[in-house]
Amino acid sequence: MVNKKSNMYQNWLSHREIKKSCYKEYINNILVLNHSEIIDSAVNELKNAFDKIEDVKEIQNICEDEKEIIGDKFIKLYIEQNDKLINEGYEITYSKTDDKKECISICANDDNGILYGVFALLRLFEQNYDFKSKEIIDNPKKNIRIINHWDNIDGTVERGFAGSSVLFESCRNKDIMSEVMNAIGGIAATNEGLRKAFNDEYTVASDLERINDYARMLSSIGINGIIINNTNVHKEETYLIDDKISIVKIISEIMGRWGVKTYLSINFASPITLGDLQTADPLDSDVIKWWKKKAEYVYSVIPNLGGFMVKADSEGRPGPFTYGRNHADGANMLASAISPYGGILIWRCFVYNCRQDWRDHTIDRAKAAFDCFEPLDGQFLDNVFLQIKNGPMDFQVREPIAPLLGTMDKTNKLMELQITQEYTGQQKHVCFLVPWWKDILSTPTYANNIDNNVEQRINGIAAIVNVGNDENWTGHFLAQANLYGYGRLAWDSNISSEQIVAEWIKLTLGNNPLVMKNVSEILMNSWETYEKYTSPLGIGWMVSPGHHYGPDVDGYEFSPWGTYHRSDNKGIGIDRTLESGTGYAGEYNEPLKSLYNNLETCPDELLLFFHHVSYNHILKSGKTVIQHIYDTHFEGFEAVKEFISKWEELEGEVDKGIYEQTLERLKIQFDSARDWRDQINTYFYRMSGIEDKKGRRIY
Ligand code: GCV
Repeated sequence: MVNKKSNMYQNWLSHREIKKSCYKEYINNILVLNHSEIIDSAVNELKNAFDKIEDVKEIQNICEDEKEIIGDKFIKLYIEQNDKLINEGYEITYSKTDDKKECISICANDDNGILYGVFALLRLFEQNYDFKSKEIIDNPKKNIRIINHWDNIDGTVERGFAGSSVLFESCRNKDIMSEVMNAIGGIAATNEGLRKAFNDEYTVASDLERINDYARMLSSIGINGIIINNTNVHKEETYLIDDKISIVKIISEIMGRWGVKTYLSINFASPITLGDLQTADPLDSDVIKWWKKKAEYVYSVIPNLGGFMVKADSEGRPGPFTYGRNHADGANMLASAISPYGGILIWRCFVYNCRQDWRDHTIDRAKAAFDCFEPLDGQFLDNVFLQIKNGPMDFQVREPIAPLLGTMDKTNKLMELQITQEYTGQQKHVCFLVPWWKDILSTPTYANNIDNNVEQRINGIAAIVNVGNDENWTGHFLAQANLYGYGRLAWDSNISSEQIVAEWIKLTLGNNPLVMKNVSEILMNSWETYEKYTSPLGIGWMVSPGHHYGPDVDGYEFSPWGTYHRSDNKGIGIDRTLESGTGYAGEYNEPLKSLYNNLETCPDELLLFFHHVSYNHILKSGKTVIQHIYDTHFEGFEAVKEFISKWEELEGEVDKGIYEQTLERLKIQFDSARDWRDQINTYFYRMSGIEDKKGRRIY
């Protein structure tokens, strides 16, 4: 069990700045006009904050009547139908009562609104916000704001880089689980054999207090849904809708207190896996009955379950294709089963052929999701939400937006991001992803010939989380900022990256100017830096196969996964144009289609995603492709050196444990960035035979 008192466990909810806040006296008196489990959680959070004000010795006064207020400052929480607010929104106002008492009130239409209002209030207290100048009205821009766990019930986490699961554990092996997960970086979770070796009795993680702390963290940034298990549902997890449902119930009760709805990933072939039927054909009447009965059972145990998620016909998962049915047939059958209970069905669009022939240049993985789903627009039921990865491939450091986001007007869409750093340094490298996500959200789609961006096109947002059982939650302490930032953006994508960084540092590491400056510089430059020393100009991959950490330029080049760079001695890049390539560029609306299709207009950062060019091709920056590759790789590595110097200036300014652990990770990043620099530069130098204009050392 982790040490909850340690500084390493701390996060943006430690309320460390509250004692310095000019508003701290308000926390002495809380007037609560409505009651519910969720509002009790909000009040508890105010208690947590009060406990951090060491110089206040009194007992916090929580009352239901204004007459019981002691002193002249108080916080008031109340529910009232307020036209300026939508569900889950809140209003914070400063006022004076008739008897001159100062009041900061939080008003909302519902319980979650009160909870989010309290978290916002504390965040603002800790930043000494000026409440007197104007009221705050804050409504979420999206009403589905979900976290996905790729956790298996044996405690392993697929693509998890922060130890074992915070939600599940295997009784016998729990002690070694964390160690193994850290040593092999999430790959155990993808290997059936290794998982079997750990299997025994599965339970909910024994540290329920930690699950509660985690739920608080999610709620504090506005997350209102959690898919608790891996989208790859193996045999054991199939039982979560059967005799292992008590595990789900325990987690959902804890999450529910914090306004977070629990969802389950389910196995499309459950009727077969659980031994009841010989088919999972979505149009078979026995299958339809089976799911209806199953939904009735699941909702009788967990009435507030958010719904189900399905990954079908992808990477070995079963799905409707087996029965000659399409994805609307599959999704609708399940959606009908859960609709009487208000459940939603999240259906993933990550469908592609992972057994393709690398020799065949006409097959293009990037086209797969669009080809499968776009023709089905209008056929999905109202409670179906398609979950679409931000790009057409798989969470690379740079990709164009998924073309599906600019189409399917008659279908509900969620966009899926990846907080866990599978392809962006695995929480060994610092890589703050918020600037990248903002870029994605603000990309225009031109759907229906108007200038609408991704953010306006989606009904909600989901992301694969980076949290595990490591004491500091995210493996790399600075990776906490990605989780914090995801929640803040899911609530309101207009918040700037700079503001998110400033909030996170202040709330987590304290308001020390040097810490604020240096950590902010590191975080703000980290995504660009990572891109510089890894795969260039949007080409992606070049990672070691399987675990996806570190460089291996040809690792996937002759594989069946559809992830190639197609370099030879003359050039590099994938031709996805309409004229001579796979035609993928044609899946975008105009003017994006022409922008990407045309070599002259395609943005540099995506050039190799769309075009195969010679090494001497001149970029818009004025450099040749090969010189760009050399320059960015040298620069990226130098930037990591800078990160280390900036961090070293913070010795004695941040907690010792955090300082040392982060420094250790930065040094790992340094070694890895050097490997990336030298392997990429050397590979392309040997391939092209073109010298670096600056004569730097290439091997
Ligand atoms: C959970 C990638 C990852 C897989 C992941 C898959 C998905 O392929 O490498 O680990 O599976 O995406 O999103 O389903």
